[in-house]
Amino acid sequence: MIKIFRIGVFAVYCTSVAFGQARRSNEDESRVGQYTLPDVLKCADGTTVTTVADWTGKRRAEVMRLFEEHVYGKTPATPKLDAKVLSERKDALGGIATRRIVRLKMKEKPAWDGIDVMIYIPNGAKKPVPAFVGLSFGGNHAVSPDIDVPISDRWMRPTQDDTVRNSRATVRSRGKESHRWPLEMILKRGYAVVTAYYGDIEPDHTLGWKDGVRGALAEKGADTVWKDGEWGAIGAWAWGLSRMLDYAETVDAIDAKHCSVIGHSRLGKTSLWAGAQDERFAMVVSNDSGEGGAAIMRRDFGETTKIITTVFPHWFTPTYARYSDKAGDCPVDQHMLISLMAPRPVCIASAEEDLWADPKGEFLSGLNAQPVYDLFGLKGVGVKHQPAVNTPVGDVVRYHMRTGKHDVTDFDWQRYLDAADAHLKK
Ligand code: GTR
Repeated sequence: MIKIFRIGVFAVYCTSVAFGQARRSNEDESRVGQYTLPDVLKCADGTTVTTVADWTGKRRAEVMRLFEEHVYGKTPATPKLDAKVLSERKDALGGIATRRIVRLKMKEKPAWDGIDVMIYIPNGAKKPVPAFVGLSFGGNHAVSPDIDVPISDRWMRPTQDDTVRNSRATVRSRGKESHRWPLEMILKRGYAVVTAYYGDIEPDHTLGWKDGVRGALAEKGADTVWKDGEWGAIGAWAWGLSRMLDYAETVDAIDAKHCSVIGHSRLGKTSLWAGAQDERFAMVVSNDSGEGGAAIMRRDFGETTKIITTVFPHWFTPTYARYSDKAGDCPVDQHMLISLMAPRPVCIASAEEDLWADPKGEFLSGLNAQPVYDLFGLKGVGVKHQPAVNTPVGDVVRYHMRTGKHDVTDFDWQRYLDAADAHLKK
């Protein structure tokens, strides 16, 4: 009996040590260590980019390939999606907007349930309006305060509260995410919103691909082993954002040439990868995206490559896990991802208490994208050091760190709306 008890205690101890090590992270700036960032302008053949033509005609494609190969995987070409309008309401949000819900599906792959896209367009606009295109964690019914938005019946991540039961959303999840989507504020500033639940594209767990678009398209079926260079879940979610933009292009009331892609946290990593791949996105917004997003991977601060690839291996291409504990060997770092947005505007946001996402590392990727913005003669963040809290900086590349925790707040949205006013409504 005593022996069994001892074995039990030992097992719990081992598990907690292993878990503790996997989560080990540094939050002390003095212990970050030395690192050298790869030179974004240096081509594979050893030459250095000095002109816009060299960048757009040569180096940009090389950097894209490196991110495909080493971090996110390559997005395959896919059949066009069909759109079916499920509902439309002209007096949504108390009358200020028209709301449409559309299901995007692939005729060739009926097993995949498709993406239910929810669109809000301000009523009374005199001309087409730019939209913010972004995914949610909890579904359209969690984003919207409108109580006639259907509750998602797809797989949901377990929560500590009663908003999810048996991996399905409960009625308690209505409006749960609406503080992150201040629809009224966005619409009143003259922008549309195009959103969908990220789990429609692929459920967020290691076997989620089986019920998502990656599984629907995989040739080998359920026993598929994802190979180096093949896309992960972030790639799939980013693909979904582009398909949402495809649909936005068909909506007369939306100015699809001036749409922004936006995302928070893992969905911020996703919006960056979507913005890099799809240059139709006229502005790119990363809210607290952290490791694998805007944060410099070579900085040993907060979440590390080892932690993220251990806890969320399905997000990336398998190759990325090779850089656990040796991020310095990776041929890219995240300033190169930000560089892929040039000459388009990009907003990078951090939160003061969100040390896990490495606010300084997020700032440094914006700062170190400057050589590429310089080629275009554009001002980036415009400062050399991370600005104080609640002091937004930058023009084409914008950065702010607000007070508070890992989240999306009205303060963040005001910054994004200001950036869109400055660059997309000219
Ligand atoms: C964390 C993860 C982060 C971030 C976050 C989120 O657990 O370590 O990289 O993506 O989740 O998406 O909420």
